[in-house]
Amino acid sequence: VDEETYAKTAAGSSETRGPTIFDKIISKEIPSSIVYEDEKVLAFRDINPQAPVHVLVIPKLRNGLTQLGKAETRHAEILGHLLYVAKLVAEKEGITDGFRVVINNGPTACQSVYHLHLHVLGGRQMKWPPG
Ligand code: D5M
Repeated sequence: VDEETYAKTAAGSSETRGPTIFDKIISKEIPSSIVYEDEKVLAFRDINPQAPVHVLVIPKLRNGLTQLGKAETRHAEILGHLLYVAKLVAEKEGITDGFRVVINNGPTACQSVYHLHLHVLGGRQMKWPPG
């Protein structure tokens, strides 16, 4: 990324950031186990599954949202689509009897990849409260 992009990233803009590993998954530079794909989003299996079914749903937008906490009004459509695709993934994976959708936002919530993503978890009895 160029200097301007770095500056904006440092300022915490939701518009620009350095590339993450998810960009390489979107471009298929690195392999993933894809569960669902359309022109706006990609869903693939988490490399470190926390349940028998653990799928990540991400927007394909380049330089898109790093985290939910930086969403603006204009992101409402893609946010809605991500949630709808989480439901499609649950159906596809046969976990409609019970599944959980999680977004970790920021360091205190243990977000590790700064490209917005939904976790879709299921296939076992979930506990509450979560850790
Ligand atoms: O979740 C980030 C998630 O991303 C975490 O559960 C591991 C997963 N991850 C990281 N690298 C990969 C690759 N290469 N394939 C699949 N899944 C991956 P967070 O909410 O940020 O903690």
